[in-house]
Amino acid sequence: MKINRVDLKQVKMPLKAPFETSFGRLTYKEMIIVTVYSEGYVGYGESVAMPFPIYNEETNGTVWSMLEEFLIPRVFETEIEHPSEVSDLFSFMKRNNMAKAALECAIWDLYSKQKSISLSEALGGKLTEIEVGVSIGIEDTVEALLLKVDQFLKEGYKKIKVKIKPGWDIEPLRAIRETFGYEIPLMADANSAYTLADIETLKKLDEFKLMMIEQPLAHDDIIDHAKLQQEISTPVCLDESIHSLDDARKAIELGSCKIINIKIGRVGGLSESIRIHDYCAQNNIPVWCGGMLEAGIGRAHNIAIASLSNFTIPGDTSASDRYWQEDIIYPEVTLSKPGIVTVPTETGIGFKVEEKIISKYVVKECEYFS
Ligand code: OSB
Ligand code: MG
Repeated sequence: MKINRVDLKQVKMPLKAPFETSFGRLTYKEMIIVTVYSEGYVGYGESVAMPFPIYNEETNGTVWSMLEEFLIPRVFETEIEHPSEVSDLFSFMKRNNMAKAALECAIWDLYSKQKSISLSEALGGKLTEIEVGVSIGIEDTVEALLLKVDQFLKEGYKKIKVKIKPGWDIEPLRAIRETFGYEIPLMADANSAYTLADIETLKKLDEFKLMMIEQPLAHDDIIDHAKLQQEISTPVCLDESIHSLDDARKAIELGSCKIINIKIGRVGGLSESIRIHDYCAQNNIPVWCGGMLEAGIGRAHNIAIASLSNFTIPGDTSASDRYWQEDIIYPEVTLSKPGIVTVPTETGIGFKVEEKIISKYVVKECEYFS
């Protein structure tokens, strides 16, 4: 296929409620929607960069400029047989994984539409239903947190993930265990808010029998995480530290984690996600699909990748109404059964993109032609 047109749209969508992590509080999400065109087919991708360089170094500004200056021109000059070639096309350019992923995901969607197969099938997905959990931000009070946990458990979510940071860790986790018991699937995500100096606190968290603790230490670390994993019984899961198959291999070899969170954007696309998934499967490391407060297009890509068989732990891809008053896809993502999302069987991402809704939120747009 030859891509002859790419549209970029930056959209700013209000969140239903503020979402707070150890790195800050978000009241809206801003993302870049990438649309690719070839031979009458259209494919969609969504950049998952945060509005500020607080999760990683990327922002909407860096994603836009990478796409405009380097990634789109690279795609325009190339005849692509299969979307698995796209990550190789980009590999000489360092990092900027979220920019690369947004365009690569759009090409995967377009390719599966051309082949009249679902994106899940194109990726080699086998699961027809995926289990999903929900990620709960740092709340103002423990009572507010307990109300949210209660609501999401009632909605059937299969994993409750709570954000923690120094000073908001033992108390909220203890309150959840005391209120809802030790049976509920519970984990914590620190977004790199601790250091090895906090080891006593991190050891205390073992008593809560968490499924895992996600990224407790620095965003770029795998050495200290290995030391920490030696000292605690709670499995460590890495998020921020893993950008590639090579990162995953090194972390597993070092014993830095027992579980890996795969985010398509963080690792530069669907092809690299598959490679990490396969390597983890061979090494008995379960994986799950993380979230970045995606709107519908990003959610659809997450559902497709989570249909690969080593995604054995419920992911963060909750229903559209977790974050959005209205989503940009039809139908919206909903739970088909408690805690279950059915993998679409329609072609491509399997959802219709609602251009009308997108146009309400666009703050910047540009069309590029080869
Ligand atoms: O660390 O997993 C994270 C949101 C933004 C940035 C980083 C993270 C998150 C989440 C939310 O935890 C996951 C979601 O519901 O999309
Ligand atoms: Mg995380």
